[in-house]
Amino acid sequence: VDRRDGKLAMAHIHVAFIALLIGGLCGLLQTLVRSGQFTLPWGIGYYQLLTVHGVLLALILTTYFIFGFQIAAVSRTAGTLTDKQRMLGWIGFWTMTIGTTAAAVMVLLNEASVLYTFYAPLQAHWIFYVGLALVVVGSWIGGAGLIMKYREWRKTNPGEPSPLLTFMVIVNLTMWIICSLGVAVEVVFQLIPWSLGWVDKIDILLSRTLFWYFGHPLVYFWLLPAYMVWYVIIPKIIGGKIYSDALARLSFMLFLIFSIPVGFHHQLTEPGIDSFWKYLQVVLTMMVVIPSLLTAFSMFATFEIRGRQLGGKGLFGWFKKLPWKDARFVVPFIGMAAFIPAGAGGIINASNQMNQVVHNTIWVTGHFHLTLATTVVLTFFGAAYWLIPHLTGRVLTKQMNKLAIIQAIVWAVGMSIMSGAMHIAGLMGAPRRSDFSTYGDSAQATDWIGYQIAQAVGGTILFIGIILVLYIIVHLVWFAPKGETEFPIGEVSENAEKTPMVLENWKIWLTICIFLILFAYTVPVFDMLQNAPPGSKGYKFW
Ligand code: HAS
Repeated sequence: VDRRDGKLAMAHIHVAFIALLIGGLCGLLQTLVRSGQFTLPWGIGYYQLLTVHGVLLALILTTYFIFGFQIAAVSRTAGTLTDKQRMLGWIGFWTMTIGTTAAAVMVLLNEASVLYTFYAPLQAHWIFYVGLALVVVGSWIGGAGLIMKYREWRKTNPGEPSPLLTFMVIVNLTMWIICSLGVAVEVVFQLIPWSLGWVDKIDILLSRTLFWYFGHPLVYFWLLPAYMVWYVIIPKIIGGKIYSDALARLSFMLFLIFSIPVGFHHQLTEPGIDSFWKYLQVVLTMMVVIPSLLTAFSMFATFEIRGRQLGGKGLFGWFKKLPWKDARFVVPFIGMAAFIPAGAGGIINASNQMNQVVHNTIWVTGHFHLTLATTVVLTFFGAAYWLIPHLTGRVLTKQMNKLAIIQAIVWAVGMSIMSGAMHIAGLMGAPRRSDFSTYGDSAQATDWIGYQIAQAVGGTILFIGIILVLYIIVHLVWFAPKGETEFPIGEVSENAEKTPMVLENWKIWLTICIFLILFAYTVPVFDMLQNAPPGSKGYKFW
């Protein structure tokens, strides 16, 4: 990666890891408060803390790491960014960072304790919403630079499939732009006028619907960069080949078309949405599971083929041959393994009847600590161990490699305890997002309090994991020996079929994508507008 592009990528990565430090500390305090053994000092509110934790880790750590990674990925595979493209990257970075700072100040002042989902009826200071709007706009500007690079590449290489990693980045950005339009409408037309007092009521159902139109694809915006690492980088690290370029592209395009029209699976218990539309979106949710199953198949195939090449015999002999001492492989692998139960949990959530049991319980928190905070985050850590030294001209030492594997094991142990306890307590009805004082003395709470204490134990182990990873990152950025580190890019297996160009025909995929969105949302949103609560001036406003 060109040094100038590397600097831009590193600027994003720095912010991501600062967010990890502060957000992680809030996570530790979170579990301690819920255990009932600890009270927050200096008048800090439980929801204030929960908002800092959620916003910094789910929104800031992810978005910044993903942009840093994607900039490096495009520069590495489609070529160095032009000055104009890089300039857009910097404008995007500063716009996002000004927005993040504004939103963070409001949360710290307890003026925006509205949780990371920030939909109505919780209300924040208008500066918080403007800050978030700037983060989204900044991401569009930075994304535009990468899309320009992709278009330039295609123009100079007509009729050829683009480099796989660049293609994947563009799918992810396209999905992000389409879905973030929903949250932009919510923020600009509902939340900002309401928080400024221009209107005194807004339609809450509509606010939540616009949020979840964005909120579910958001989770795939986090997941797809992890899949980029699995499909393109891991095969090279293990010395193998990409199983199939076409399968990887198909799976990404399926994410593009199926990940947006599914937001209602977060609103299954909500009145005001006809059950037919909920049913339809649950069916589409099951469709978005398919590309993950394709990914699981492809990864198993990649591992087995390579393990057998190395002499692995019998049904599972190949498994032992994988590079179990290389952190660049082991750390993301632990993330992959976690995705098997995590994905199964997602399918439970999406199943209407079972959702009635788990919705709004701490089971859901357990689900996203496995998906996001284990699968995705461990893959990002694993990627950082080669990406950062590649960008800073350093190398990961043997000791740090070992420490990175230990870190991932600590993370897996802490998360198994914490997330396991969350899943079980959730099935007993323990609520998510509630301060201990609101239920601590209820009769039911005695059943699940042991699990809340287990969560605090797991959370403490995880915090040790955060200190370890930050130690490795600081070492990699400033203290590791100088040298060259590879940005690994896998080659496609010679046995794979040629990639059909239809997989890169944007007209077809975008048409299907827009059709499915309109199909799944037009009638229910029209219903919401028709039946908006009386006096809901927010709706009338727009
Ligand atoms: Fe989810 C709630 C459904 C995936 C994140 N989810 C959430 C929330 C978050 C989140 C943050 O339908 C909470 C939002 C809030 O605050 O209210 N989720 C799903 C489904 C999937 C899914 C069907 N979620 C994710 C991912 C996330 C994420 C990914 C973050 C990155 N989720 C839901 C639903 C709710 C929900 C409901 C709302 C619940 C409620 O009522 O509030 C699917 O995409 C999952 C498919 C995945 C698989 C797994 C495939 C396995 C693979 C690994 C292979 C392993 C290998 C290694 C090769 C089918 C690819 C070999 C290993 C060896 C050991 C040999």
